[in-house]
Amino acid sequence: MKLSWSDVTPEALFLNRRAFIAGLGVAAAAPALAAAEEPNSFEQITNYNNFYEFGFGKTDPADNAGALTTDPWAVEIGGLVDRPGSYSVADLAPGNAVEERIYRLRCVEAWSMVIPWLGVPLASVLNKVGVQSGAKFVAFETLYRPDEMPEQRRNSMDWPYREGLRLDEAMHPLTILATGLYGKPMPNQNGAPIRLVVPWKYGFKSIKSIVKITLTDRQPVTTWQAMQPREYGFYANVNPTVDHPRWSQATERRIGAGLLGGRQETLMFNGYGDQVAQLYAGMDLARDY
Ligand SMILES: Nc1nc2c(c(=O)[nH]1)N[C@H]1C(S)=C(S)[C@@H](COP(=O)(O)O)O[C@H]1N2
Ligand SMILES: [Mo]
Repeated sequence: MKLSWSDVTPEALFLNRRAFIAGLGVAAAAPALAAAEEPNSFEQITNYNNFYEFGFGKTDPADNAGALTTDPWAVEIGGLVDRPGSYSVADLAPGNAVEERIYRLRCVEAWSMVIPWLGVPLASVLNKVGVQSGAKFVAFETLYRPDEMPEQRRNSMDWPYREGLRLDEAMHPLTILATGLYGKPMPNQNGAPIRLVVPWKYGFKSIKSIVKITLTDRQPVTTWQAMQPREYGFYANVNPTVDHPRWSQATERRIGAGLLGGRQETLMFNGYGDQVAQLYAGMDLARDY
């Protein structure tokens, strides 16, 4: 089939790339504009991180996360599911199901990267455990292990780190549980051995080193919402028209673009609007931030 330009929707790119790489043994996807954007280097992706359990500096995770024991690892899945229990990473993301997804990551602090993740759709995991009809939200928790996570020995935040999604956001095909990047197992500083990636939301929603997933009928309380409700909402969709109370969200600094690279415009839903905007039809995106 020959594509004309009007056919080259993000979805067409997504399906094409997937079909193309599937022939090489790894199913891949490159939704939206990320297809045309150069991924950041492995060096950049693994040395400029937010993972506050290991400190608040951008190089603290690279310096301190090496001490984290990621094997064995268990993810407790419970709440409104048919098959609750303790699952291994291989149970949730078996090697033959892992795909590459090249996504932009836009931090609420107004910097961004392009990252080639490896992972599985979160939907595949939720279908495996069987979501019950009363479930409306998915809550996630990071490991609490102060012995290995130095910042958890201080009261700087209310540990463990918590996040949540509405069930339809969690089931959306762009939402993945990632187990690696650049074709390698997930580096500890990026959230080994398994972390969430929700590319149309600010980076803080993409919770790292997950040990607990709970299906619930109530909107979960998230770490940032609880700490700073005026600054961080539950939805946290990337939105250049809604500023953070302390800075503009209109533009972003692409890591590695260099001092002369300047800033680039931030895209609504981080550029994934064609795929996700319908999830928020009728909502006031300034209020329901
Ligand atoms: N458990 C946990 N998850 C977390 C964070 C954190 O501090 N702790 N930081 C978040 C923020 S603010 C961002 S921008 C992304 C950064 O992901 P990366 O370091 O892999 O680029 O992880 C998110 N997930
Ligand atoms: Mo972030």
